[in-house]
Amino acid sequence: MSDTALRSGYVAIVGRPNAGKSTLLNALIGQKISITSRRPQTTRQNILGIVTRDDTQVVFLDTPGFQTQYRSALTMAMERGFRNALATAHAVLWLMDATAREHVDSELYERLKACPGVVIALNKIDKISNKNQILECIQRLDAAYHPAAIVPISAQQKMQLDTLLDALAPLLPQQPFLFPANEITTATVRTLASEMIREKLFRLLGQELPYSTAVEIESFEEKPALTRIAAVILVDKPSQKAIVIGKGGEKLKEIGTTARKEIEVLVEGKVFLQLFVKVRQSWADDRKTLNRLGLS
Ligand SMILES: Nc1nc2c(ncn2[C@@H]2O[C@H](COP(=O)(O)OP(=O)(O)OP(=O)(O)O)[C@@H](O)[C@H]2O)c(=O)[nH]1
Ligand SMILES: [Mg+2]
Repeated sequence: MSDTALRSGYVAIVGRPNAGKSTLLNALIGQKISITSRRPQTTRQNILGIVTRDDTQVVFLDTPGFQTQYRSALTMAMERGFRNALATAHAVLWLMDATAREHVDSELYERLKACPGVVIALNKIDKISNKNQILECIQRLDAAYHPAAIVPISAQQKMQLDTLLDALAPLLPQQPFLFPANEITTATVRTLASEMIREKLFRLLGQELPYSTAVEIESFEEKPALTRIAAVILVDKPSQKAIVIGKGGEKLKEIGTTARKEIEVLVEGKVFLQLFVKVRQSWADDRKTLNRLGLS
């Protein structure tokens, strides 16, 4: 195939927290590279995932959910990540939760207005039995935003993902592939491992606690027989440290075991994972810490 027939470009996946952006990226890639949870604001940094299909390569950027409610050095870094993704993108995939009460979103639209091509994906349609409701929603969104396409999908059930790729492909420039065809992400195993630990914090800790935590990899030693990882879970206050550790260390053990099993799939081998919990007050407002976490 001659290079001129190829299309390739960046697509930013944007949307409100919890719309299913990371679930969609994983579904498109066919592997877990972005962490997900029932809680809003799970994703903190852009994660790049590459889908190569025939003569098209789509380089997706999963972004932190768009919100303007909370302010810290961390949320400002998340906002910068969101802006950078939009600046890089050749097209935007605006993901909406079809089950949400309101779909018209002027605040987010303001941020997307200048973007070259926008495709809206209406996600979680597996939860909607009344198909007319979906059609009405599509009509309203079409009238409000005139996007290049609107595709109802289910990221979780992997429904309509090919249709979505078909809608995005024409928006990408004709150019050679930006990445080798067999590459799926630029994220390092080290980053993916720390994210998997963080996902367990989001899934296994109650209430607001996950938002007060971060994960820092202290050492990462990959050998054919065993990968040794030592990681620190940062918390804001001593009282939170006790909750993360749990009675008799049970909670920390559960976090460690579930994370280790996933990291073993990732590295395709045995993993020895050591977790420590440290109090670092106001880490989410400490630029040095955010720098070390790759969040600045
Ligand atoms: N029923 C259903 N649930 C879904 C679907 N897609 C995602 N979810 C669920 O929605 C929740 C949020 O998914 P995420 O992928 O973490 O959402 P996100 O948009 O990346 O969220 P942030 O990173 O916090 O902005 C999770 O509990 C997912 O399992 C879908 O198609 N159907
Ligand atoms: Mg996410």
